[in-house]
Amino acid sequence: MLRADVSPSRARPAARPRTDDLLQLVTPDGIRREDPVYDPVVADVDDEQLTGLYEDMVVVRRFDTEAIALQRQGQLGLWPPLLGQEAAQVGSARALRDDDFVFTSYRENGVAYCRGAQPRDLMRVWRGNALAGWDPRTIGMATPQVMVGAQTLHATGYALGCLKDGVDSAVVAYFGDGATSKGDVHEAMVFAASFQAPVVFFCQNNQWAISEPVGLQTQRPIADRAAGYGIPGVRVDGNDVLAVLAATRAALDRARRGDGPTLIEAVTYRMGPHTTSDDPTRYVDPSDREQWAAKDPITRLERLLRPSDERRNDIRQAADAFATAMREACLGLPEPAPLSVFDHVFVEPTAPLERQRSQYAAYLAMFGEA
Ligand SMILES: Cc1ncc(C[n+]2csc(CCOP(=O)(O)OP(=O)(O)O)c2C)c(N)n1
Ligand SMILES: [Mg+2]
Repeated sequence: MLRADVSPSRARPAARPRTDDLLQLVTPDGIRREDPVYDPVVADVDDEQLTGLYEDMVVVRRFDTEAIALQRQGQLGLWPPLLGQEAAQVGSARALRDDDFVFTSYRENGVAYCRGAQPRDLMRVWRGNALAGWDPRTIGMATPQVMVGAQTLHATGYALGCLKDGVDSAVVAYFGDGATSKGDVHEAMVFAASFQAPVVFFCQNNQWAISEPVGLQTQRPIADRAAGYGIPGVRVDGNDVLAVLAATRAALDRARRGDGPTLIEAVTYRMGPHTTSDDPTRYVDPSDREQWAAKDPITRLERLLRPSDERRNDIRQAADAFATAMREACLGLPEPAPLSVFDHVFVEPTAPLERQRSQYAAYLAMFGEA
């Protein structure tokens, strides 16, 4: 007898994001909503500062698009686009102080930009040119973690170090909805809650873990998991940069006060592919994408702020300048020696690694290369 196909992706539909309990300060139509709890947290954010956040998002979207073009032109090996997640990344990163530290996955290039990564820094790893794009100490951001969820443990460890040092710096751990199914993330939250570590767990729920919908990770909002750890959970509209700023500021303040971790779920949508190696047309329902396009983070701020044509033009030029600098930096990176890929894998090279190095050297020699 044939068994029914109960493969998980067929058995359960994608969870529809709940909207009733979402912290939102600016609607998709650009209307400012009052919120008695969070308005005081962003009372100092005037139109000029909001325009600054708008500019950040425009720049981030512009260089992200440029990076995809570079990959398509064979200049980058891979790129993980963040289209649609600009508000989640900019709003949270702009809540940070310079002495704070962030641990991210591969997708947080918008966070890196806000932390001060230079155009060249953003290109090096994805061109296969360096093991790290920047010095973590210089910009207060660890190099991106590709092992899903592992960075949350590093963040908790760093936050415990802040406690021991007696400083009031705080830490943000960025991770995705898929990462919430990893043991590392659970352990990081248990440990952080036990020791009241000054860490904010910032989950960008972009609805997908490659081709797996968030409904496979959880049937409840991710923020609800916080209760199990005994920490606050906040569900914020991840496409509303002001709400994200407010939620992250409040969580960072709490961490600095010694009141421990917070879990923030920023509800957003990955508008592009998982990476440039992915084809989302094979699994994304186009009508879902359309619905999320109507909640675009940049458009809603334009509707709220109505920047003049002149201002809009200045911002577009700044974005173009960053993207151009990034392209030029990318094309100008020196080619690394092929065998250097084996350097720095371990402090002491192992026998298998040495064997691979000599095999690869012999292979290259066939082409007459050193
Ligand atoms: C430990 C581990 N398992 C699997 C993978 C392969 N992988 C890379 S990204 C990814 C999905 C992650 O989804 P999510 O956490 O939602 O983050 P997003 O990519 O959506 O930002 C998987 C399974 C990996 N890199 N590391
Ligand atoms: Mg995801």
